[in-house]
Amino acid sequence: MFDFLSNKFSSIFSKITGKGKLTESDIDQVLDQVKDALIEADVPLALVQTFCDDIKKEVVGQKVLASLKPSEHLIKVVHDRLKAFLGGQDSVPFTFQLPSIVMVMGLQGSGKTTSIGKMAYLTSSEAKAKGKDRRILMASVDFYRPAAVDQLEILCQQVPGATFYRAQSTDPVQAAKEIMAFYQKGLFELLFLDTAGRLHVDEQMLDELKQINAALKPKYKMLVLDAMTGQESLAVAEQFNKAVGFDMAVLTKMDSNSRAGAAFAFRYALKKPIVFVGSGEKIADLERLYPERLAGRILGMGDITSLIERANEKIKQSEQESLEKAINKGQLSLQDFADQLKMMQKLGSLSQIVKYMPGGSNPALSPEMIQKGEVELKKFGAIISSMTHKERIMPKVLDASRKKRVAAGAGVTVADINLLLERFEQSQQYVKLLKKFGRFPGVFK
Ligand SMILES: Nc1nc2c(ncn2[C@@H]2O[C@H](COP(=O)(O)OP(=O)(O)OP(=O)(O)O)[C@@H](O)[C@H]2O)c(=O)[nH]1
Ligand SMILES: [Mg+2]
Repeated sequence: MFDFLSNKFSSIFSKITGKGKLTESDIDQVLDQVKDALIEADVPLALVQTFCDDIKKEVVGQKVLASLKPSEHLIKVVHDRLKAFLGGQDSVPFTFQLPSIVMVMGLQGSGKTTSIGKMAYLTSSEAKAKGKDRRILMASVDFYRPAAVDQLEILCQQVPGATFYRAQSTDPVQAAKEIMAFYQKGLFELLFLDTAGRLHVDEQMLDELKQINAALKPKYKMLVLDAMTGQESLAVAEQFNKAVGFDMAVLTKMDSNSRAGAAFAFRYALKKPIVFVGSGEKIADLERLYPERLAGRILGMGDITSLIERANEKIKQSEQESLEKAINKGQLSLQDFADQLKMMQKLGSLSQIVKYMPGGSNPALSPEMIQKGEVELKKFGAIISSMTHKERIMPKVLDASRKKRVAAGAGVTVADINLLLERFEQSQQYVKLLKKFGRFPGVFK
């Protein structure tokens, strides 16, 4: 899976790893090769352009961290952009909420029926591993292809504990209603509904899907896309989205020698997650898609994860160091204060942080107080970012008229600004104390 890109990228980056210096022409050369690789992988040209332009901007504009080699820095930037293209941070593994109806749609032969078998199998196996049984119902409203319903029935036999239901009616919308009644009466937890596909998107198919959607109101509408279709699948996805709407996609046949361009393009253009990837014809051949891990795999470097971790560690360290410097000087500018706020926000919301602190469940800290604190923090962040550089370094220059302007910019009142300055003054006192009596270990960690 993604072997094509992975091979390309590792050969591009192996040429520059270890290089002490990277000139702008080195960077251009690398980006040209990245561009070629992506175009060859069937990523639409406009997206390739955006992708590479963003990288260039980031690499050229950013100060390279002293502790990171320029080549490492470039790889990290490419990795981060790749991750963002594929959907961002790895989140909790996707599982279906229960109870739910899952309506599966897609063109003919894209892999709808097979993917339903796979998703049901995965859901049932994961529950079994936890000692639970899932009440899964599988049914089809595909009456266009003679053997379509039988195909699902055969697949269902391979899913431990799943039930198959054959509707009496052969009118898709009627059948769908009948299936839903059976699902509700049988107290099932999940219904996978297979629908008919066509060779091309056509009005009749979309109309039928719209009616089924209106009758069943499925919690999940999944679009199945064949990775081998390439860029064409983007247009298909857009048509389905406009007419029926969908929440997420399954990308099938990633085991084929498809070049994965569709996966990139899809996620970026439609901003909907690809939750599963089909990697073979067998019922167990289904994987979840994790953007971060996938980005690492595409870059094809065994040590990429540790490299990224190291880079992030360094970034944290340099943030920490600048704060320490300010403390040692015995002064803190509003800029430092803003950085501190940002660091806190990175840690999570105040209510989350409080949970991890000793005495975090302290009744003295009421939820209202925590909420008030969070609102204050957000306001402070907005105020500081509406200030000029000079105002941040020397808050004393903030006279009444400047305060009014900042308040308007941040969407707050002048009283909010005064509160911030008061809090800031208190923290200045605290920093002075720290300097006088030494650091309290871990205070700013
Ligand atoms: N190699 C591979 N083959 C797949 C994958 N998913 C589906 N297939 C194959 O693709 C073909 C079509 O799959 P189906 O599940 O029948 O597709 P469908 O969308 O239900 O097709 P219609 O019902 O005709 O619209 C079958 O031969 C599947 O075995 C996959 O991830 N990898
Ligand atoms: Mg089918």
